[in-house]
Amino acid sequence: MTVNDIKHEGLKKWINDFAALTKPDSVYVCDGSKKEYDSLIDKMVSSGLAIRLNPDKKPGSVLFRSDPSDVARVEKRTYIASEKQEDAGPTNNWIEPHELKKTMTELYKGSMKGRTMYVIPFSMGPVGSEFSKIGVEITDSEYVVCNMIIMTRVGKKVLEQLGTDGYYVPCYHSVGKPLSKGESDNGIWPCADMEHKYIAHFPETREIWSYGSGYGGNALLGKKCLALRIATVLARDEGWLAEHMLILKLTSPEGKVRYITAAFPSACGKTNLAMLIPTIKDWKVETLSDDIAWLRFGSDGRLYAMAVETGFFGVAPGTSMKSNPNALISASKNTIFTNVGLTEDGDVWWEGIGYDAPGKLIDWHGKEWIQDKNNKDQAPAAHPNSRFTAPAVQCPTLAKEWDDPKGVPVSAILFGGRRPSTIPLVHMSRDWTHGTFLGSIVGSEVTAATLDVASGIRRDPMAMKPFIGYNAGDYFKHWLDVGKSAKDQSLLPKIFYVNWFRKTDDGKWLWPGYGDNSRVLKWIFECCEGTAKTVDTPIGIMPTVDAIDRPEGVTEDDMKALLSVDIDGWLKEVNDIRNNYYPQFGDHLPKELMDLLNNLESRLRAAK
Ligand code: SAT
Ligand code: MN
Repeated sequence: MTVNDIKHEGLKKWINDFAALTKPDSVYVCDGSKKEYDSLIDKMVSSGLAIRLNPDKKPGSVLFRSDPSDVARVEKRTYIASEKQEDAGPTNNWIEPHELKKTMTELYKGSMKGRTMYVIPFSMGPVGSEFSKIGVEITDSEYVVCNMIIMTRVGKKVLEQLGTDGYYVPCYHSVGKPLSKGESDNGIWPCADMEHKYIAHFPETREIWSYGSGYGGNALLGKKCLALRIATVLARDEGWLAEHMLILKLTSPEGKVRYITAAFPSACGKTNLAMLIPTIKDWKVETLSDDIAWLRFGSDGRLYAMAVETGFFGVAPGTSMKSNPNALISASKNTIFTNVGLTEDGDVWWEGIGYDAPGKLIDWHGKEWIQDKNNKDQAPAAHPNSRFTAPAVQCPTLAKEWDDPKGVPVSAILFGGRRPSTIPLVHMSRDWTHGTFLGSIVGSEVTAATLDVASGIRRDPMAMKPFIGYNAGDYFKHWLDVGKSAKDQSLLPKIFYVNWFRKTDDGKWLWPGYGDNSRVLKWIFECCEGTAKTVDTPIGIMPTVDAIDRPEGVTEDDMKALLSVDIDGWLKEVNDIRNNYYPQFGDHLPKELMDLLNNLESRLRAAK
């Protein structure tokens, strides 16, 4: 399609103005069709940017290798450019918006010369749902277009929905000018050096400007930029929640269904939980989302969660037939792989795929690589953040209601992190406010190499630290307000804090995790039914030691350790929150959270 096919005058002008600035050779409006996707992939295969994989092994799939400097989100170059710095809060980088726009406008000048400018109209959430949001991304990267076609709903239907004057979130993206004269411009990874990369959000005007990176959340602007950072601002103003949560459907042997959402920091197994295969008989888990959920009240007073993406942008390393067969099957065809290893017969390979490298590989740098199992320090064949972009409809456990425009009613919300000690396997909050407190203190251990806080815990509230588009203290208040706005408190989801990562003093895992997490889901289900065996403790409501079916290899003593309240450990936790964590929020920290911290401390002291 061309710009002249667009009926929306405001959108047309916005596109033409940006083309006048960036000077592309041509402008193309995406229709989101398979034909368009195929021809863009063909183009990148012909130019050598993409490698077509063996159609017998991975039909319809390709491999990309990014620039080695452009392999992940860059938090230090990600900005919330609100008018006032205070509104960005202590967890975000900030630059005054007019100044940042001036800098970035200079960078965008002529940045698309020699390339095609693509216009991607996309919808987060089903097209036409009253919960969905439309964005339009302008990019000069075909890689971005193809990934966006898998991850979001793109094209004509979205333009029709926009009509002649509908609202969209404007998103600029350019991979940037070639770094130096004479440098080859391969059209997707020229990318700016670090000081010239910007992933910018303007919360007041609801705009996204991205420059100098072609990878993942920096470039697929529907994902973290729109569906989380800008959406949190819209959600605050409109009374809903935009969250870094998976959505799963849990069905009991009796056929009763409960929907659960869960937020974990990265590398804590969100995709694995969303696609879990239960180890308990006749229980079933189905998948609705593995990364992002938008939650709102329905007219019946219940909180509904909607999946907003149409694909998985999953981490490849560690994904195997054992850890997550459903993810592997999802990515078995029509998939874009980025930065994984390539086998001689045109298949992909990565560390933790479950079998040894079959002969010589080409690693993610494009160099020959031979596995050396005696060398623990061997550089990996696949980058640790290498990814598969796979269509959700290929997931064998996709729930039939995954694209229901109303979303699904949520019974339970889980928070969790990687905590070798202190935090028990599971505990339930007393109410929504206490649940918000638990979400606010979520953290994961940091390794010695990245130790940046006294306690060794990196706090990641609601697993949203990098994704809250405004002051995190105000975001906590918004969570509390959402709870208060419920028509009926008894219809609010119950909130849990889980920890699959407890270790013994000598460093062994106490809990097997993966499919056995279904045993914890079962107890959570029973809490929702009101049939669970529970005990009230200083930290919240916990299972009795016999309430959760024990997996093979877990002794009763292990279970006791997993479900005990470590009073001294928690007192240290309280201390860390009080002295090292909460103070950064200043007077933006809601008083209720400080009250709950005090209350927790008194209960712990009383139990000592
Ligand atoms: O790069 S993404 O933000 O899309 C994925 C991630 O880092 O969690
Ligand atoms: Mn994520």
